[in-house]
Order: sequence, then structure tokens, then C-alpha cells
Amino acid sequence: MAHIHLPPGWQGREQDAPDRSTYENRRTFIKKLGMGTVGLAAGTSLGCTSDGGRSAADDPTGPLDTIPANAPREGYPAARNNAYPVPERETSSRLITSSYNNYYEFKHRGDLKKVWPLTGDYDPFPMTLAVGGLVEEEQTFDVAQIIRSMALEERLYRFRCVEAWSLTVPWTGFPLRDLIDRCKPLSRATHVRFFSVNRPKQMPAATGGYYEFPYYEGLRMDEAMNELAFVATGVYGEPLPKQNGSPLRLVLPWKYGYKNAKAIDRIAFVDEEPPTFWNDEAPSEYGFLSNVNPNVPHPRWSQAQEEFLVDEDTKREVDTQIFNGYDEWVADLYPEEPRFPTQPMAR
Ligand SMILES: Nc1nc2c(c(=O)[nH]1)N[C@H]1C(S)=C(S)[C@@H](COP(=O)(O)O)O[C@H]1N2
Ligand SMILES: [Mo]
Repeated sequence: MAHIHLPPGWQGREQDAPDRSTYENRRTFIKKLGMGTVGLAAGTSLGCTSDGGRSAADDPTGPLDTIPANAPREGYPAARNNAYPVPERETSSRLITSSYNNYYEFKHRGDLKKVWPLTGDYDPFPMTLAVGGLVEEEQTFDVAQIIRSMALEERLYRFRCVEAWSLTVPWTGFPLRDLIDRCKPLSRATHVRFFSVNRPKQMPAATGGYYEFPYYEGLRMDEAMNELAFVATGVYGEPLPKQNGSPLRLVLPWKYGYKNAKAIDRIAFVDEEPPTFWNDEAPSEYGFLSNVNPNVPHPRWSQAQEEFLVDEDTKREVDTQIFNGYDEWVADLYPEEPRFPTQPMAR
């Protein structure tokens, strides 16, 4: 159904990017070769089991049929916080946002974006959120309880993937700093790590491939405490569909999409810059900061423009803005950010 017609170069870029880049780091490549052999066999039997043990009733019938039935519904739709307008473009359709996704635990081969049909076995709730590292005390929260206890608001944000496509999305959720306050980090914590849930029995591509999950991301504390940093629990006035990161995902609108870890079940506070999933995969292509910046090309393509996806049939090329249009909120965090066209570099 929701099929996007993209020019060949565009398809090629998306489909090669992660796979080709894994070959650039020899150590990673060798490690992956070893894993690949084991993974192939495991993948095959896993496929049989899950096909055989699954009723068609579990399979989603469309991209909007993937909101977990037991997701908390109190507080939806939440009132829009109008402090972050996106005046220059329209809101992307709900269908495009829920049918055009990146979620490597579900799919990292072929038509990467068709994630929703593969989410039938994934039951996000119940989920716990474990908090550790440099904190006053380690804690484990129930995610549904966190969602119920936060004051939910809606924020319309630009969303820019490093692959040069973008959306405008009305997220529902709460400021990341409200969650961090509950975690009680020690003052010597300089960074915070986020880990996505890893459920190989529920996520068809979480084993047997080139990638080692869980997916992990990180921020400096000053970035995490910035007012823009948001935790989404919903989108378009309802709880998050599974493919968009149910039950909790990060939304960092001034950074490339891959910083927005989905389905977070663990947070750790640390005192040094932590490793991140894509930086470990391809250090020359994906840095730690990963701020949206039209002046800094990706080593294999320009970042000066993006394909803004309006709906399944409509896309428009628009100029990419520094910090994705959020200069006013985040410029002070990054005195080094290039303001003029420069050479590719991973930041
Ligand atoms: N756990 C996890 N989180 C992830 C990813 C992923 O593969 N796994 N992909 C990232 C990338 S590359 C993007 S562009 C966004 C996509 O979010 P969306 O599908 O809700 O648009 O999720 C990010 N978070
Ligand atoms: Mo992305």
C-alpha cells in the first residue's frame, strides 16, 4: 500500500548505506563474518518457529493497526505546546510517518522501510526501564506507570534522517529532563546512555544478521537537559505504533534521526563520551554529535537538501537548515559547529 516512488539514486543510497559502511571497518567486518555464519542457521530456524507458532490474528492489517492494545490511553490527545512552531511546511500524514520507518531490529535487508508488517509478534507492554550508572540509587520503573504519571503534551517537530528524507511529526510525550530528574543522576555524570530493548523472539531481524543489538545511543548531559529533548510516548494524538518506537523513544529534533533511540528499556549515566551504535558501525560516517547541518556533507552524499515527505504520494525537495531549524534553541551548545560549507567529517 503506502508505496513511495523514489528516484534510483535515492533507493541506492538507502539500501547501500548501512551494509557498505560495515565493510569499511575491517575489524567489524571480520567479527561480522564470523557471526554471519552462525546467524544464517539461527535465522532460518527462527523463521520457521515464528511462522508456525503465530496466528494470523496477530498480524497487523495496516500501519495504523500496530498501536498496542494495552498502551496507556490517559491524556491523549494532549494539548499542543505551541512554543516550537514549524511555519514553513505542513504536517506529514499519519500514514507516511507510520509506514516509512527505520528499525533495524525488525528489518535491515531489502525494502528497509516496510517495518509495520513485521511487528505482529512484538508486545512492548509490559516493559521496564532500568536506570543505573552514576545515580543516587539504581531504580527500575514500569514504563506504563511512567507514561501515566507524566504530564503529556504534543509537540510538532521537524524530523530529519541522515539519509536526506524528512517529515514533520506531531509527537506526544514529555521533556527528557523530566525523566532525567526522576533518575537522580550524580553531578559528576557528564553523559547519558540509552539502550533499546532487545527481544529477538519478537523482533525478526534482531538476530542472525550483521548487527549486534541492543541498539544504543548517547547524549551529553547539557544536550539531554535542553528543553527540545523529548521522550515520545505517542504520535498523532494516540499512543505510538510499534514501528515508531513504542513504548518510549527519544525525539531530538536538531539531530539526525538515528540519535532517536526507540523502545528504550535502559538508561545509564556515565562520566565520559559513550559509544553509539552507528559510530561503532561506521566511525568515518557517523559521529557522536550528529547534529543536522547542511554545511557538512556525509562522505557519500550532500546534506544540503532533503526530500520532505508530505504523504505517500507527495514529496518536495527543501533546503536543510542548520540544526534542522532549531538554531535558536541549541546554537549555544555547539560553538564549534561549522557555519559554512566544509569537508565531510564525522562529528
Ligand atoms: N532501536 C532502534 N532505534 C532507532 C533505529 C533503529 O534501527 N533501532 N533507527 C533510527 C533511525 S536511522 C531513524 S531515521 C529513526 C526513525 O524513526 P521513525 O521510524 O519513527 O521515523 O529511528 C531511529 N531509532
Ligand atoms: Mo535515519
